[in-house]
Amino acid sequence: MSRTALPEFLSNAAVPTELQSVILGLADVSVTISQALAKGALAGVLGAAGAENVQGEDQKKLDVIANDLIKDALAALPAVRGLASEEEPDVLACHTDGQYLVTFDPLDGSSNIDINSMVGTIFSVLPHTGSAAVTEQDFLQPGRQQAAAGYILYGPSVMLVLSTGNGVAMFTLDQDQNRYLLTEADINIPVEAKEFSINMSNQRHWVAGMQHYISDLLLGKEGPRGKDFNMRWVAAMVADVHRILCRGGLFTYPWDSRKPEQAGKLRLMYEANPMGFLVEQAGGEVWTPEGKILDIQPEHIHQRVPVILGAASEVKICVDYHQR
Ligand code: AFP
Repeated sequence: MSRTALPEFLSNAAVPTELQSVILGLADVSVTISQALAKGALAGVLGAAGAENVQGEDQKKLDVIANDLIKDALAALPAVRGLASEEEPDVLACHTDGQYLVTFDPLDGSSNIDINSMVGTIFSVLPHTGSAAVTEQDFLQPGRQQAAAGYILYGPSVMLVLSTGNGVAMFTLDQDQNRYLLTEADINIPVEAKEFSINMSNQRHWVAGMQHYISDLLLGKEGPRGKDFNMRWVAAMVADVHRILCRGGLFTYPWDSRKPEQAGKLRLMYEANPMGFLVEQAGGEVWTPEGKILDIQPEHIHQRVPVILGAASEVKICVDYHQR
């Protein structure tokens, strides 16, 4: 069976050449990252790097390796004006006439690395509309302005999931030829949910709205929702969102009282916005308890946000519980 390769897909979709170069650059470097992940202990890449990132989180060796690989690959592309990464304290300026800014989480779910479970790379591409010298301010655009967003899921197969604002497509890495081939187009999240995804161990720390919502899901057929729900939690947002794009459901990482000063755990500019772009493009909804995530005006590059995303009707129900 002949399948469409990623470069051909991008040309057929009339994606601007410069944006194509950014997406293809990310696709190429993800092959190298997937090879490092596959070698694992044999290449001595597992375990802690012995340093903390700007968020105060312990870095894994592979966090650092993936960050350096993506940074070098993107900085070499003339279309890239600037970069921002979860692993970098500040934004980095690249080419002075580049058209795009890229934010990325080089290895999402990195606590899964040492247990040989799923991890991913998340990216968001924004148009550069600011001054000649790139500053953090240039990146602070609402998620709705993204030119493209996506992720690479390093699982049993390696998949690249992408939107350039015209639906969501999934590509699988052909590891014999190191190229991504289209395996699913026009992804649609079912409107009704049968599964939810939340770290239940934090239940006692959530606000009342989230406590009531989840309690009612757990009551199943006997409760007010009148049906049973299944639960899944991979602890890598990429893998949990991938499941939602494939078979529906709701994913949430809410605000909780363990760190009341933090709006949530997930980062707006390289987790919630790119995933939000994909989910909306697949017909789903992406909210905080107060409003749509893609409409948030960011205040800083490492900003955090509570996230409720997935099946449109279920996200609305969850938000309603908060607003009652
Ligand atoms: P790490 O990259 O530090 O493992 O964090 C992953 C993540 O940001 C997101 O991908 C998960 O959904 C979430 O955190 C898992 O958080 P818990 O460990 O609190 O369940």
